[in-house]
Formats: sequence, C-alpha cells, structure tokens
Amino acid sequence: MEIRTLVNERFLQACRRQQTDVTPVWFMRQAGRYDPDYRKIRERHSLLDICAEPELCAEVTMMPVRKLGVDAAILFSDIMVPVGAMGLEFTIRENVGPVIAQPIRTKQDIENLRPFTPSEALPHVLTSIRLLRAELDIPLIGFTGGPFTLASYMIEGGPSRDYLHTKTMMVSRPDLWQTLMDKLADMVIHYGRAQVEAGAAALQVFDSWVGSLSVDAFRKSVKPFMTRIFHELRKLDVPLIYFGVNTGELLGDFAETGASVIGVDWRVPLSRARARVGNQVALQGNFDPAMLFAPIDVIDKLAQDILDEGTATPGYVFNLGHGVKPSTDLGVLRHLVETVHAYTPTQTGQGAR
Ligand code: 1CP
Repeated sequence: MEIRTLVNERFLQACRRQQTDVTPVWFMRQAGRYDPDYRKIRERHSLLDICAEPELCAEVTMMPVRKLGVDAAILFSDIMVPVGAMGLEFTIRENVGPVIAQPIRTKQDIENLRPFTPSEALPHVLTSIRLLRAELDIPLIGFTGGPFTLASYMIEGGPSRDYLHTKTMMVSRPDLWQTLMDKLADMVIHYGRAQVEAGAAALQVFDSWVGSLSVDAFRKSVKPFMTRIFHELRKLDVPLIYFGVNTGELLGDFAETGASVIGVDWRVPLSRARARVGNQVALQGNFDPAMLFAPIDVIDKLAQDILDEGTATPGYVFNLGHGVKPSTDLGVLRHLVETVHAYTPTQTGQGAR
C-alpha cells in the first residue's frame, strides 16, 4: 500500500521539542458526536461496528481532519477494544460507556484472560491504520488505555465514581493486582508496537482515571507498570503521550515514567505543569472543554493565555484538557484551530517562536 509523505509534521516536531512554524493542535475525542455526519453514521452502525470496519473507521477518523484543520488524526477506536480481544465481553451502553457483564474479581478471572496478539486478535484495526497511512498527509496517533484505567472498567464492570473494588484489590490482593497489571502492560506494549508498525506516528496512553489515586498509591501500584511500558515503547522512536484527568499532583511522576509528552487537564496552569515536569518532556493541553460553550471573546482570551504559557518553553501541543463534549459546536472548534494557528505571542508573553 502507498505510503504518503507527511506534508505537515508540526505535531511531531512539537512532541520532540523542536521549533514549529505555528503551534500544532488536535482535540481528544475529535471524531465524535458533536459532528452531525458522525451522528448520521451512528444511526446505522454501532460504535464497535465502526471500529471493526476499516473503511468506515478510516472515514470517521478523517472527518475532523477535513472539517477542523487539525494537525494530527487519532484512530477511531475505544480503549476497551483490546480488552474484548483478551476475552472479556463488554458492550458500549448509550450515554454510559463500557459495561462488562462479568467483572474481574478473582484469581481465576484474571487467569482466564487471553494473551493478546494484535495481528490475530485485531487485524481490522491494523488494516484501518494502514488505510489511514495511505490517505493522510498528517500524522496518525494510535492509542491504548492505561492499565489502571482499563483495570478499573474490568474490575468495577463499568464507569465508576469511587473505584472501590479496584482500590480494594490493589491494597488487599497485591498479588492479583500485579498479575492483572502485568497482563495489561503486556497488552499495551504489544498493541502499541503493532499500531506503530502499521503506520501510527505517535501513541497516546489514555489513563483517564488514574488521577483518582494518591501520589503514594500511584508510585507503588501503577508507576512501575507505566515505566515498563514506556521503556519498551521508546524503542519505536515515536512520541509517547501520557494523559490522565485530575493528575495535577502526579505530573512530576508522569514525567519520570519515560513518556515524551505529558497531557495536562485544565485544572493545572501550563506554567505550573511545566515546573512539575521539567524541560525534558513536551506538554499537551489544556483548554477546558466546558469553555467551548463560552462567548467567542472569552474563548479567544483563554486560548491566548494558554498559548502564552504553553509556548514559553519549546515542546507544546495545543489540545483540550479532556475530550470534546458531544454538544459542542463544530464551528467553535474550527475557530479555535484557526486561533491557535494564527497565534503570535502577546507583549508580556514569552512565546518561543
Ligand atoms: O457512540 C458513541 O459515539 C459513544 C461515545 C464514544 C465514543 C465516540 C465511546 C463510548 N467511545 C468513543 C470512541 C473513543 N473512545 C475514542 C475516539 C477517537 C477520538 O478521540 O476521536 C477515544 C480516543 C476513546 C477512548 C476512551 N474510551 C477513553 C479515554 C479518553 C477519555 O475520554 O477519557 C475512555 C475513558 C473510554 C471509555 C468510554 N467509551 C465510551 C464512553 C462514553 C466512555 C467513557 C465512560 C466513562 O465515563 O467512564
């Protein structure tokens, strides 16, 4: 299959902390329900159907690239797709998220999980990536869930507020926790590698809910697995983005895992995030997705402030602090992309371009 030359590499350059012509921008959950054309496709196909059908998956992945003018595409999939391939059945329930009929609670449940070989278990995902690599002239981001976030769905059986079963297993059965996290870390490594080999130019690990942990719990029960994952994935020589919500207190530890880009939510100013992560990683974030419903002049001012802070140090990718909300106006997203690309540092800002 044809491999396209990337005409726009500014996303990869910023991830590598190199100079860029303008600040690169993409949005978490940029392919999705805010787009009427996506909603139309969803009337006829389930989310998992789209993930399993390469032509459809590639089409949905490219929709925001054409409509918004973002600098990177992200594969349309879900973090639970490889978990299904490990033998744990789940459904995606409308307005809820992933639901697992038989959550993992015992040693036997963990032992029953199948080892994961991407080319056998998810060949269609790799086909989608190859199709996209032939179509896109901007980088494609592959992704996986982080082991903690995946474990939380597997153990709780669905979305959770307090992660009671997960945290209980972590502290009362560290042996089971270790076995489960090791299996998930192996999956993340194999899946990440397969996605890059198929054509993904960067990988993001969505550890969305790891911010529910204390710093001590993160260091003891999650960080060793993340460090192993990034140590292995670094050999692929592509940017590795580590993102979670509510992770302000964990950012320093995130930077020590071996990830090359740290995703920041909107709660932490980028200047403070930078002080916590040091200068050896790039930053990505952190426009509050709720502020996309603010008046345009408020949006512009907020974007300007974020850009001033983000570009103060080389290595910055503009993004939201979490995913696009389904009721967001597509025109506002397009405006935000234009605003980011048109940005010039304010007098008082220390933009590095
Ligand atoms: O049919 C639909 O449109 C339902 C909503 C939806 C979508 C669009 C779900 C159910 N998954 C997806 C696709 C998806 N999932 C993408 C698409 C690529 C893109 O970004 O454009 C991505 C990256 C994910 C990753 C994902 N799934 C995460 C990590 C990112 C995040 O938002 O924190 C998580 C936590 C999930 C689980 C999940 N799947 C779906 C929902 C509604 C949820 C969250 C449930 C919860 O609150 O726990």
